[in-house]
Amino acid sequence: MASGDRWANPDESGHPTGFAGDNSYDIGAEIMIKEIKGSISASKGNYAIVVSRFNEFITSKLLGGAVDCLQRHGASDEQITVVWVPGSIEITTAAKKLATSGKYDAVICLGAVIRGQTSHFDYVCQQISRGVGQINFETGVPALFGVLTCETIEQAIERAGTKQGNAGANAAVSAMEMVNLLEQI
Ligand code: INI
Repeated sequence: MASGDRWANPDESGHPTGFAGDNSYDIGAEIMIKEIKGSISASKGNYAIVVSRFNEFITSKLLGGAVDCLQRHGASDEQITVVWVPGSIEITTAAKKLATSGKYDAVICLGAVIRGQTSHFDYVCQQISRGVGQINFETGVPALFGVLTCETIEQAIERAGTKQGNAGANAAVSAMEMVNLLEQI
């Protein structure tokens, strides 16, 4: 069989034929692909969480989700630092300082922007998403975007520990994966 067929014809377990069972794929007679993945574990690493006080009834739930998730995956109290800022606009200022301090392996950014009757929402959302992206790019420290950008309060509630899960916990999972991934690259 040609090596390309291995990907089109997975074995019974869903792996491409030639799966070696150790995160590497035998795709031909000689070539082995090395695959690197970050585990979802907080047994190592220091995590900063920046959380906005604006819409605190939502953001406190995101914070609870993130802290709970890190702790359930092995983080001790000493590994977690929580920093409160006034609103989502201020998240990136604190997050960048934390990311460049050399003390943290990931910075989890949590906020809730909910559309009002003006275009304020759009400016706030744009600034935060660009700012968090830049922190990743400029510092190399993973900055996780756990900022809800919702049309309605109901949408925010759904993503803060009810129907649609908890965006804070999701950001924490991604933070652990990135910390453990970067350690191996
Ligand atoms: N901050 C938020 O975190 N969420 C919002 O929905 C919001 N709205 O809609 O205004 C908001 N505004 C405050 C902003 O983040 C700054 O704190 C403020 O403009 C001072 O710089």
